Amino acid sequence: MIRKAILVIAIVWNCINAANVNAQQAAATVQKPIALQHGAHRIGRRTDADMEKWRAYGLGQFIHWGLYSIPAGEWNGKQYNGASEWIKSWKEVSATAYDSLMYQFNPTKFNADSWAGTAKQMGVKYVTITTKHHDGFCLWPSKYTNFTVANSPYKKDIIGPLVKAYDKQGIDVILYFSIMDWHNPDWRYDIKTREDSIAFDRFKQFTRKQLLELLTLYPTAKGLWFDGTWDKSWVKQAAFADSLEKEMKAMHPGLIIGSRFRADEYGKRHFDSNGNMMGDYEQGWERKIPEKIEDVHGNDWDCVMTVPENQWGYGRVWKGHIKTTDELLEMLAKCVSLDGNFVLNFGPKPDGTLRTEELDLAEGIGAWMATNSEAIYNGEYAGLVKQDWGYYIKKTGSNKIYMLVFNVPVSGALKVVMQSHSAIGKAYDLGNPAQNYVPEEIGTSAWFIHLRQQTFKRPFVIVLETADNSKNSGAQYQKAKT
Ligand code: 1KN
Repeated sequence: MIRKAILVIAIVWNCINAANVNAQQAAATVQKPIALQHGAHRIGRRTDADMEKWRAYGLGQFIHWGLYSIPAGEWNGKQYNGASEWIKSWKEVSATAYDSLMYQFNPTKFNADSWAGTAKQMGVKYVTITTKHHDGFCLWPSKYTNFTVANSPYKKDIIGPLVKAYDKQGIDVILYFSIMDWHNPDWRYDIKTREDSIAFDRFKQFTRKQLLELLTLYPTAKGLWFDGTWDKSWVKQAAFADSLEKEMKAMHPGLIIGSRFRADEYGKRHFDSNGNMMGDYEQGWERKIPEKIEDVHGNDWDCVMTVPENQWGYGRVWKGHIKTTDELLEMLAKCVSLDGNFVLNFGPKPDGTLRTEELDLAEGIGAWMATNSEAIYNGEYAGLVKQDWGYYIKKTGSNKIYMLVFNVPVSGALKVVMQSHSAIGKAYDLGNPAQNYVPEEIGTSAWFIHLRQQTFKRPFVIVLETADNSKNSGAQYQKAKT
C-alpha cells in the first residue's frame, strides 16, 4: 500500500519534471518554470478525437451578425472609420439609439439552410458564429437579459436553426462569445473600487449563466470562440475563468476553447508565465498569418480573416483592399502548410441574406475546392523548405505531399527538395491524375518537375507520392570540399 503510494508519487514527480523540461524548452524567455495555479492545463497538443478532427478541418467560415448590420458602418449619413461591428463605440452614436436597433432587427429573408448550403458548397468543415458580440445583443433568446432576438420584431432564435442546419451539412459549429459586453451595466474595463468589484461579480455570474445556457441549448457545438477578454477587469479573473473553463469542459467533454479566453494569475494571456499556451489552440492569428513553422511553436492554431481590410460585420461600403478568390486560396494553402486552419469571415446583411461579393467568393473557393480539397483536408506541415512556386502540404499519415502552385517560374520548372531519406515516387496533377510528370533529378534530394505548359489561370495542385530513398539509387552528387 505504502509502496504503491510512493510509486505513484514518484511517477507523478517524474511527470511533473518531464513537463517542466518541456515547458522550459517551449519558453525561450523563461529560465525556470514557476508554480502556477491558473496556467496551462496541458503541455503540447491535445490528442483526442475531437481535437484531431478540428486539426483536420483546413477551411472554416466565420459569421459576424448582429444589430451592427443595420447601420452597416454609417450613422446619420456619416461613414464610421472603424470596423462596422464597433460602431456603437463611436462618439456620434448614443448607446440608447444603438440599443434601439433591436426594434428594427427583422431578417425576414434569413434561411439557415441556405447559409449552410453555401458553406457546404464552399468546402468549409467548421463555422464560428457570433452568439453575442461586444454590443451585448444576443442572437439566442437568453433568459438572463432582455437584449435578445426574442424582443426584436423577428422574435425567433437565430442560433438554434443555424446549429441545426450546419450540423445537417456535417459542418461543425463553434459559438463565438464576447466577454466584454457594452450593454450590461455591470461590465467594467477595470476594477478600482468596491462598487466595481460588486458589479463585476454580478457580471461574472451573468457570463457564467449565459455560457452554461449556450452549452445546454446547443449541445452539438464543438467549441467556444472567446473575444473581448483583454481588459484588466477580466484579466484579473484568473481563478474564476480557470474554474469556469473546467466547468464547461466537464459539462461538455471534448469542448474546444482557444487561447484567448483566460489569463494566468500574473495576467499573462494566450501563453502563461512559463510560456505554455493556455487553451486548445493558439487564437492570436487574427487577420495575420505566420511566416514560418517556428512561429507556431508546435501548437494548433487557426487564422481568422476578413475579405476587406478590417470589417467583420456587414458594412455597406467595404474599405481597403478587397481580397480575391485566389488571394484567399493562397492564404488557405499557407495556413494549412504551417499546420493551421484558415477561417474566412462573412458579414450577413440585416435582411438575413449574404452579400453577392461574399457569395461569389464562396462559389469561387468552392469550385477550386471541388477539385483540390484533398490537398487541404487532413493537411499538415510537410517538413520541407518552402519554394517560390507555392506551398507543400503533407496529408497526415500518408506518403502524399501536395504542391499547391501559385507562382509558375518562366522556366516552367518547379524545384522540389525532399528530405534525404525520401524520393519522388510518382508525380501527377490532382485535377487530372493521368497527367503525370517524370521528375528530373538535379542534385542531392532535389528535382525539377517540368510543367508542359507555362501559363496558368488559376492555382493548381501536383501530387507527389514519396518513396523510400534510403538506398539512394539515384545519381550520386559530389560535395565540394570547402
Ligand atoms: C484592435 O482591436 C480589436 C478588438 C476586437 C480588433 C478586433 C476585434 C474583434 N475581433 C474580431 C474577431 C471581430 O469580432 C472584431 O470586432
